[in-house]
Amino acid sequence: MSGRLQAEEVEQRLDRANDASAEQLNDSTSERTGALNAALRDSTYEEGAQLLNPEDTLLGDLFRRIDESGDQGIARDEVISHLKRVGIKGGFLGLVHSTVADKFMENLDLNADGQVTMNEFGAIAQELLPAELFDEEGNVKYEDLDAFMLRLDVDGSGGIDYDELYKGTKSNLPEDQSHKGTIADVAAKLGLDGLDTDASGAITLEELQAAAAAVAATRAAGGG
Ligand SMILES: [Ca+2]
Ligand SMILES: [Ca+2]
Ligand SMILES: [Ca+2]
Repeated sequence: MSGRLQAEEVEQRLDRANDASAEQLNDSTSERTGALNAALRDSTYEEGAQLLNPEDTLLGDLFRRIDESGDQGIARDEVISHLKRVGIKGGFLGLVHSTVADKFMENLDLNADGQVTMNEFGAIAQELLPAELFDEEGNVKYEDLDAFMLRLDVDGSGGIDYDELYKGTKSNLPEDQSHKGTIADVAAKLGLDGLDTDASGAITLEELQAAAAAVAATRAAGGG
């Protein structure tokens, strides 16, 4: 085991990433993640886990946004407020909201105490990006990420917007799936909210890379 050496190397990389972000006048999330990405690109799966604490990534940001009450737990009614906030319509008798919120709690509230904690929330990492973007060790396959971007960015604008995400999701649903439009709308709105970290209205390659790094780190930390 070269654990010691590895840890030192990781620290140096992290220092470089921190230096790079300190130089930025505007310490925005995208600038920070850009520097982190550069460091992560050279890292293995385990090193990545040390570089990135899931709570410091877009997953942590997303968690804190959904946890409106700030009590470190997401309750079912906070999920519904979040769905409304990102513009998802409730549908007949609010069925869309209640169905999505039920699924959210069912899938993530592992100890069924009515609260999804940050630890439990880590499992959502699996749903943010397709599994084929990662190799068996959980490393991000950056070339595939580029291809994924090209495939979804139909108009070549350099960003994946709502329409592109909606159509991409819809065309991937099984032929006999019912309510395709609703499912694609929910997925596109939640996907955009989760991945478009600077809220520009489209997901850029840098944002995809940051998301993939966060997913890899969450997996390495055992969150999914
Ligand atoms: Ca809460
Ligand atoms: Ca729980
Ligand atoms: Ca586009």
